[in-house]
Amino acid sequence: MKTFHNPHHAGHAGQQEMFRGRMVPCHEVPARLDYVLTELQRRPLGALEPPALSESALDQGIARVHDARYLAFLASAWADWVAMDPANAQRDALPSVWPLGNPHAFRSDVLPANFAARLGLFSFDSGSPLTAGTWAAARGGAACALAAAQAVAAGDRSAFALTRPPGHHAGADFFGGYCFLNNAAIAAQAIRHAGHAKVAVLDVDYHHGNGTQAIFYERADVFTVSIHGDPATEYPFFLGHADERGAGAGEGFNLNLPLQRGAGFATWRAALATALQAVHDFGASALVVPMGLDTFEGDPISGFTLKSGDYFTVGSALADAGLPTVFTFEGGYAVDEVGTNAVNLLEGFQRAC
Ligand code: OKP
Ligand code: ZN
Repeated sequence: MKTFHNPHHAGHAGQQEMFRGRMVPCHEVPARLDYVLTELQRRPLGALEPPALSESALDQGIARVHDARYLAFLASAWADWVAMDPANAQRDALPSVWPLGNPHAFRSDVLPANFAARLGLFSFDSGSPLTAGTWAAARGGAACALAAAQAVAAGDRSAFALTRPPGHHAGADFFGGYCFLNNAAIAAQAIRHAGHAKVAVLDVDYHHGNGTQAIFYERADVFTVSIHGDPATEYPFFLGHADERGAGAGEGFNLNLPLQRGAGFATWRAALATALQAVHDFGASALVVPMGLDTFEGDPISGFTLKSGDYFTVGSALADAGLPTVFTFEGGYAVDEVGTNAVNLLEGFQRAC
């Protein structure tokens, strides 16, 4: 499988995230991607290249998923942040005030002139620092997702978008959970645009893919399914419950499989079988897998107990679906092992093809 890696990823390097009342070093660090790249060089799966896309194709691919108002905010965010105070050039931008969701309590329709307020308008947590290189890194990631989608739409069995920051928590008009542009949604939408009538997104990250779910919630052409820590106790808390089945035309086209914190591979694997059966019943002709490796037993912020060897099995089970598949790199914060675990999964997939 071809891997499209993001040459701009390291420009997104947050210093600290807010965690339960204090600032802690960011978990989502550039070294994560470097470990995967190194492991791919050691165990090659195919061509390893940066995406080659025109700026206009990239803009179009992103705009098919994200709102114009949000994209304009992201594009000038760093300049606006530094314009507030020249000393901000040394600090990451983090939101600290939010309008919630009730339009009678707080309005989201009026764009605040104050940049700190705009940061809150377009985000849902204070764990996702925006830095000088965030926009370029996020755009570079979307380019990887689009290149991978293009490869698969042109007939490749699979492709891998190796990028960070991750994407599955980002909605059409918000960032959060370390995510700014939803790479998996951008890939799924591009595959739709290239002619596949039904695309499935199967999210295997530890955390519920709330952004992806929200983007496709009212649509019947993209089936979203996610296996994740139960939001009753796990981030992102406010979405990901089993009773969320889609709405309007999308009714029946979202499936959440929350598992208790502490779940092991036997439980997880049974959920994967359920998810794959649902993808089959939907009749997808292509698959996007937001690939988080934070289900690993050693992950510092997650609660499942998969072992490195289990990822081969995950990959081969995904291959058995028999669908052209795009993988996007999402979570996985046991940095030393994330390369091994990612390549185990992809190698398991490729071997089973
Ligand atoms: C991203 B992905 C809140 C910090 C909580 C956020 C976890 C994001 C995980 N201030 N942690 O799904 O791996
Ligand atoms: Zn995660």
